[in-house]
Amino acid sequence: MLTLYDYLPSQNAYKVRLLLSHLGRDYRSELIAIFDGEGQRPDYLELNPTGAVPVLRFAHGGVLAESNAILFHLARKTRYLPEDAFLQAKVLQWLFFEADYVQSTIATLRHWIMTGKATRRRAELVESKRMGSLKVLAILDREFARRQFLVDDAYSIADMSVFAYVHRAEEAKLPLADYPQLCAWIGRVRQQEGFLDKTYAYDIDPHSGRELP
Ligand SMILES: N[C@@H](CCC(=O)N[C@@H](CS)C(=O)NCC(=O)O)C(=O)O
Repeated sequence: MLTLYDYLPSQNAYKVRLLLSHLGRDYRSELIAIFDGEGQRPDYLELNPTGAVPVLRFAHGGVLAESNAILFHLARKTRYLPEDAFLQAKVLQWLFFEADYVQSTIATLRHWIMTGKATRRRAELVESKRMGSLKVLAILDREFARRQFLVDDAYSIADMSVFAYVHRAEEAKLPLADYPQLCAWIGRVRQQEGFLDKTYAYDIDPHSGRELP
């Protein structure tokens, strides 16, 4: 049985829940209270040196961290990762784009705004995250004017990864509706078999207003 170390408002963890849902795979969840310092416990740092979620433990005992690495491994030999080596590299291109451009902008802004931390940050810093987020939305809107999905016009883990934070952009007070091609792609993702609609706001955790340890 797979074990997912999870924190429910985390859209990095949602990516893994989404793929597991598409694959119809059973798993058990172990919730990590990241704002209470549970990610910094020595036993958890053994699983992931960064102390972050998600982490996936496999039945054979192997443990994998970093959401996009987990997606890549779970999707092997499924319809969600092309077999062709070049197309796999194109998938990696978008997984790295997500980790670099999306996590540092939309994901951070969503976290700060939903937990009230934005008011404790310098206005220039928040504005730079907002400008970076708008750039990401514009990049994706341009892409989806030309293609249905990110790689080879087939739904893949590249779409799942980018979808996780981008479709929650309004929670970061970003004007998602201004990007019609992007919104159309969000609609196409939602129509995929086994799609997982359930996401969580930070207010389910009374301690989410704390700074991460
Ligand atoms: N690059 C990592 C980012 C993971 C991450 O930042 N997770 C957040 C929740 S969304 C977390 O657990 N933060 C707690 C911490 O960093 O201590 C990934 O893609 O998995």
